[in-house]
Amino acid sequence: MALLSILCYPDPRLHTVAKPVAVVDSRIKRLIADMLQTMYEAKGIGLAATQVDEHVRLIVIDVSEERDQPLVLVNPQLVWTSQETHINEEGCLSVPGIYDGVERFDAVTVSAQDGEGKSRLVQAEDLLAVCIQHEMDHLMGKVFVEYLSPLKRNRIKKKMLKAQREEQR
Ligand code: K1U
Ligand code: ZN
Repeated sequence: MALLSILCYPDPRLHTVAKPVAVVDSRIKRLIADMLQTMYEAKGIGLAATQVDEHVRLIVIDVSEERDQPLVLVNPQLVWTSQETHINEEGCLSVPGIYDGVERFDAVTVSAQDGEGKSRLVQAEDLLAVCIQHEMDHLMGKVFVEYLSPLKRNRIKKKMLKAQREEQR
């Protein structure tokens, strides 16, 4: 297993639209293992392949307290969304230190393949539903700050670029 580097906003590669995974082969299985290790090490509850500069439709999630219930979704597709929505506080490993409210469906059903390539249907609510929607946005090249006002987004962009310049010194 290996730790992967996470792209930081406003890296333009975060806006790449991911392609479907053709087959869950050994390369994809290694990527899944590396993404899980990277997500746990970064103390995140989710990670999309886009964030590690791999532009395939693959996400990993673990919203459990014990951090022992990994969920792997390959080629996820939303098949149902609740009518009800709520604004939830979100963070993002690609936008460290920034948290803000985003409106999301309260519950979703997703069809996907698991880490072995088997088809499955996942019914999600609460934090899991929010996390799935956040990660599926990444696969479409969308970062959560794009739901915020242009003023907030530009402030965040400047803050991130300043932090990245200071890190390089
Ligand atoms: O995609 C990512 O960058 C991971 C992201 C997932 C996420 C968190 C919160 C709401 C929606 C999606 C994170 O894991 S951010 C760090 C984190 O652990 C966290 C932040 C806020 C609330 C709960 C967890
Ligand atoms: Zn994110």
